[in-house]
Amino acid sequence: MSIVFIALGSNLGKRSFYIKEAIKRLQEEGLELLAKSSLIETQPYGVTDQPNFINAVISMKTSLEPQVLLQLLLQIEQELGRVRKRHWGERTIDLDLLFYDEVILQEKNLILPHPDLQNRDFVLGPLVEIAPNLRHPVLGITAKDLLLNLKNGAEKR
Ligand code: PH2
Ligand code: MG
Ligand code: MG
Repeated sequence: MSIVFIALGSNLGKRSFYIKEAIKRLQEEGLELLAKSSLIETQPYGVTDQPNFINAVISMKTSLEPQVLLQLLLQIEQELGRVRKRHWGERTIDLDLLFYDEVILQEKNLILPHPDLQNRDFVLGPLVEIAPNLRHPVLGITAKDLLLNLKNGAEKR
């Protein structure tokens, strides 16, 4: 069994419903929910001319291999009405694999840990809520310290 962390985001339609429904569907597929952060409202990052998001992070236990889990996440996104119009654009639901145990992976369609998580307060905030001492296997820094680093960097800019 492996422990995975998944970031959830929605900024179209019934945002909180999509987040909760995605978690429910993952559980129905046999993944065990270990922890769930609060749902927080966040300003769009990257592409800023789009509605605010609801974001959350969960941890789950699973026997699915990374690529199989990724396909399940994409399938649930589709079932919940996700339509890809522009990169980083608005969506009913986005399910991103942040960590899969300590696995480090560089595949065309899947990079582990998620390559941009250290720059995203809407990921690190919820992550710190459920796993402050989780250590990033590449950066060697805990979630708590990644969030502190991000905040300090932002202040200096
Ligand atoms: N996801 C993105 C791009 N920008 N901004 C916020 N606040 N929340 C997100 O989930 C998000 C984003 C690409 O996946
Ligand atoms: Mg994303
Ligand atoms: Mg995604």
